[in-house]
Amino acid sequence: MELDEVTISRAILATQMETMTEYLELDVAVVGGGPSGITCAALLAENGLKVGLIEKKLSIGGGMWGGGMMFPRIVVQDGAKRLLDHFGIASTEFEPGYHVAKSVEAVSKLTAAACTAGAEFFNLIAVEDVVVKGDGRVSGLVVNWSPVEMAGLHVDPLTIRCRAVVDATGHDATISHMVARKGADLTIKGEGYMWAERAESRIVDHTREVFPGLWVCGMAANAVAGECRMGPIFGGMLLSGERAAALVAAALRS
Ligand code: 48H
Ligand code: FE2
Repeated sequence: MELDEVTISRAILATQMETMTEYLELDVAVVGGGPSGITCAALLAENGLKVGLIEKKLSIGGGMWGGGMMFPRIVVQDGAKRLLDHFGIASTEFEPGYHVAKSVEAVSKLTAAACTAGAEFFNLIAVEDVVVKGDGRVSGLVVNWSPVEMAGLHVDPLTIRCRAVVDATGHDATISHMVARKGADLTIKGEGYMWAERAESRIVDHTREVFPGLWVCGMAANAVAGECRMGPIFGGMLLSGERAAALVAAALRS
């Protein structure tokens, strides 16, 4: 067989166009491919929901790749160790209760689990707005290629319809800010000081539906709630992603 460049091109265009067209309507759109977003997407997909994860950067993983100050290790506390185990991420116990994992392995295995469960990843796409109609719910996302945004080009976006949106955009809580800026009844208190114990113990409670149809998880949940930050301990991110998946799945079932 002689390899044909145009067949290679056609294979890429045809299959990706088919997937993108199929995912114009989905159950849950997770915005942000950091640890909380990937965990949420993986668990929702394991639950049989049609999930798309939209990430504006080239790579999935968000702030987990870099570990702590570019040392590619993360720490996970006892309460979230079962999620490391669930996703097959190896860890060692440094001191009682402090489990250390390699950040590259953690991102890779979370991502692989989400893919295996059937979540679709859309990288290099930025969410620039949300759809809210007469029922007052977030019912879709307005998306564009990240390079369009980066180049400052005036190119109009496309729209995705979904039953639920999860804001997993990290420190910036980008989607929640978009909604708040439109005058919605949503206050973003902004992230607090570093205090790992407090930040990690409260993040799951801050993981909630902040506006009809919009759930918030991970660092974005603490940013909306005015809660502290925690540094490179990632158990809260995994637990928050898990909590968001459970809340969204329950809401979509009812
Ligand atoms: C598409 C977008 C958009 C957009 C942003 O920052 P993340 O890793 O988020 P979390 O909450 O899963 O994890 C937080 C963790 O990495 C962290 O920073 C911790 C624990 N910090 C503690 C501390 O004290 O500093 O990932 C968010 C992702 C990124 O990949 C963004 O590129 C992406 O969201 N994103 N994707 N459209 N509009 N905005
Ligand atoms: Fe961070």
